[in-house]
Amino acid sequence: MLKSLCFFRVEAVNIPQTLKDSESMDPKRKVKICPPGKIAAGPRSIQSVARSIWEETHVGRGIKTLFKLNQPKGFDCPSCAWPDPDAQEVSKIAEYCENGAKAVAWETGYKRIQPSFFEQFSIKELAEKSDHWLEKQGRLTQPMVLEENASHYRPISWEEAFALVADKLNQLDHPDKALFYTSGRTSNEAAFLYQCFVRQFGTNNLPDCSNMCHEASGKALSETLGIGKASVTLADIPEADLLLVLGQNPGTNAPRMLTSLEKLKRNGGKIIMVNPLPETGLIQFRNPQKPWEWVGKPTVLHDLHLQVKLNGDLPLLKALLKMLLEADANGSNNVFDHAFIQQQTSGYEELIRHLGTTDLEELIVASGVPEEKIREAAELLASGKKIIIAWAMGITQHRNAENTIREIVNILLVKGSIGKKGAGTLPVRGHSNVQGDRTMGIWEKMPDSFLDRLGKAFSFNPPRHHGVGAVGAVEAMLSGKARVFFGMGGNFALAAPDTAKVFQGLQQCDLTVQVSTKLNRSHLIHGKTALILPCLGRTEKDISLAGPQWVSTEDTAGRVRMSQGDLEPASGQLKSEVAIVCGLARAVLGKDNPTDWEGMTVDYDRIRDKIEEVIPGFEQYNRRARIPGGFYLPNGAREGTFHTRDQKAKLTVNPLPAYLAPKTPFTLMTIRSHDQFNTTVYGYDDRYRGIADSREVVMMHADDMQEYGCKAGDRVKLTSIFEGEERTLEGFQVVPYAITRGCLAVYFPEGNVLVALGNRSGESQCPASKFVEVHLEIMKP
Ligand SMILES: Nc1nc2c(c(=O)[nH]1)N[C@H]1C(S)=C(S)[C@@H](COP(=O)(O)OP(=O)(O)OC[C@H]3O[C@@H](n4cnc5c(=O)[nH]c(N)nc54)[C@H](O)[C@@H]3O)O[C@H]1N2
Ligand SMILES: Nc1nc2c(c(=O)[nH]1)N[C@H]1C(S)=C(S)[C@@H](COP(=O)(O)OP(=O)(O)OC[C@H]3O[C@@H](n4cnc5c(=O)[nH]c(N)nc54)[C@H](O)[C@@H]3O)O[C@H]1N2
Ligand code: SF4
Ligand SMILES: [Mo]
Repeated sequence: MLKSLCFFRVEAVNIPQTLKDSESMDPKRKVKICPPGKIAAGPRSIQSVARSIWEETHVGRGIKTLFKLNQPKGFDCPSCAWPDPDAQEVSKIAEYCENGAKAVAWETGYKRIQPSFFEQFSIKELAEKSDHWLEKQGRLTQPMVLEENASHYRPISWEEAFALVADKLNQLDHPDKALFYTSGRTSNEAAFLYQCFVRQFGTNNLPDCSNMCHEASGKALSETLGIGKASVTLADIPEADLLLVLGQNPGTNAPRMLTSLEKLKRNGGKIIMVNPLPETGLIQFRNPQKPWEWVGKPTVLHDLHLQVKLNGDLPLLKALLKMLLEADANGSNNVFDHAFIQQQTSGYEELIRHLGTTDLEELIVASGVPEEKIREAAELLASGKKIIIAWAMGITQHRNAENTIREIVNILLVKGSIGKKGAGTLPVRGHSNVQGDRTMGIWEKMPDSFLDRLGKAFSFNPPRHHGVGAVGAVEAMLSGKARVFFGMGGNFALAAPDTAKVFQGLQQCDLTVQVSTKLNRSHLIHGKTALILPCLGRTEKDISLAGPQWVSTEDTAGRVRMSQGDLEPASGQLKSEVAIVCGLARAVLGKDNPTDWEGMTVDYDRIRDKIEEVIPGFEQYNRRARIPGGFYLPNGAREGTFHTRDQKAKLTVNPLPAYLAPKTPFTLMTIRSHDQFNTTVYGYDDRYRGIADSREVVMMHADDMQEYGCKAGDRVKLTSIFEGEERTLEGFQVVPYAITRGCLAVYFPEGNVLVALGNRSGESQCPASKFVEVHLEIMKP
């Protein structure tokens, strides 16, 4: 079995004999365009994994770690938040995908950044390197400080670093002048203590990556269904009659979702893909865990592709609702689940009245999808009894994201497709513990009920006024309202929208601090003083004075599991995120602060006891997290009970916004390639899309290219216009692609220079990184 998997049979997968020299990879070199890979996963994904392991790690270290990846007693995959199967179903050999393995290889690599590196390179020199190069230099090994006006980082002890942060924070005339960002890799234990420290310090300024990610899902789902998380578990997927995947690229961003989709197909279920791109992962699939299936026909995953315009989803969903309503009225009222609607929902009459005021023709045009395709989808929906709707950034990163998500809920509710097996909502989360971080209180607007319990458990009065989210944080830095930026992981400089403004904001700070594993742009775009605090990664042993410790995480399906690394840390000087928070809290809050920071650093069970005291659903946390596979948190919508004001699920009226018809010739989205994790650029190839050797590309429809007189490889200038302000991106090469006409795609984070800070949802402030109105000009060679 192991042999046939051949992950590590080096000769079989044609691994280059010399390590690729990252400096020779000039990101400006010409793009190679190949036919898009029609089949996701399969042997080429194995080859890609093997290559990352070969390049990044000592092969033995890489392999050893992979055997622990996603195992009940191993560590949780640090890449995405896709759930693991139940403990008894976990494959003992390979319960992971290509991209999970790449993330592990990236963290467990053998390269180290020693203090001599920072002696060698000044900030100015480092700033000229590519983002790929920066992370490729290896793991950070010791705390570093950049003093005011200094040109180089220099080593600093942990005590001095904590004292420096304490000094700056305590000098602020108001705690709201500090911002405490979190990226979604932070464990439950570290996140809980972090928000507790921040609130004891006196602010709710806890922006996080979720503000730029699924914020809109949380908001729209809480309002309508009483819980801001997915209602389905992994076991539901193969049971569904029909699954819609809207605005998500699972083949790249949640690859093991394809295994579940394959099971659904084998059970006779259907899949509809709603996307401006024909994403390879949803077209055909070979299961990398079943090598015996690599020959012969791959599984064709999708049954129907609705190729929408960017942000055409809301009109599409409305058109579908109208068609369903019509079918219900024409038939014997058996398309809608009327019993469910009557007993469990509110707002039906208003919704039907609203649908009556909309014009089907206009909706179809606004969606960009041909009518016959929409009718085909409506028929599948009409006959389906168990429907799951999955979505990700193609839905959430829009100004009207909440409206679209509420419309998704409308469809599920009229079909009675919630609170039963094989049916429900599936907002697919991004970062491996982004959902857990929220559950732990990483949010600028936690409700009073949480703050009351937190205050009681730690004997203090948490601040009640809301803090700022990610976009608000940039604005606060720009206006001078915030003077200190603290990043618990992540790469805010590149992840946040409007790159020029984010850079300016960070540079205006008195102090910027980054808790990180690898060097990134946020260490180089810094405040007057800057600190790098290097931490342990998921794959590494975390040994306190009391012995080995473990942490826990929550996946997309709301299951909490333990995670314990097994490798020797990349450096003896690394601290765990928990130890960093506790050390900092003591330094900032003073020796008289009654919280037992020291006790909790030594014994993480004590943190979990506190979590249990504060957060409902964590009863007997220490016992249940130790059960292989962990435990599910309570989920009303899953059980068919809706914790809304009237205990009913809400059908809602979601008007179409006026800006769906763009003012510019093109709308542009910023998306991920197959060779990155957010701002971490593993390489310059996007294998499934057939784009190689460059990320500086614009995907464009061949007919649009012809109309604009441009050829493949031409360099163009993109100008985004938002509220009269112009932003430009120059020199990107055109790649012909089967994208919806009038739509363009560039990669994130490069595309962030075009996303205006104000281009965001009015409800949840999520940046509209998938709807940027742009002009395109061909540049002279
Ligand atoms: N390997 C890898 N895995 C990851 C990540 C990574 O960077 N690399 N990132 C993680 C994170 S934090 C997240 S949030 C997730 C992101 O996972 P995804 O949401 O899949 O990521 P994106 O690349 O942003 O892709 C969005 C998809 O939506 C489509 N789309 C864009 N605009 C629209 C629209 O208006 N309507 C519709 N219907 N579709 C649209 C795009 O064509 C694309 O297929 O992945 C997580 N997993
Ligand atoms: N234009 C545009 N902008 C976007 C998006 C988009 O689609 N388009 N997507 C948005 C989304 S969905 C997200 S989630 C954000 C992501 O934003 P972030 O979460 O801020 O960014 P990442 O790239 O995931 O962070 C990478 C860094 O995290 C650090 N790191 C890695 N592992 C660990 C760890 O275990 N502990 C700690 N402390 N640090 C670690 C490393 O130093 C690495 O350089 O970006 C958002 N921005
Ligand atoms: S699907 Fe996501 S969580 Fe699972 S192994 Fe792949 S990257 Fe990791
Ligand atoms: Mo995300």
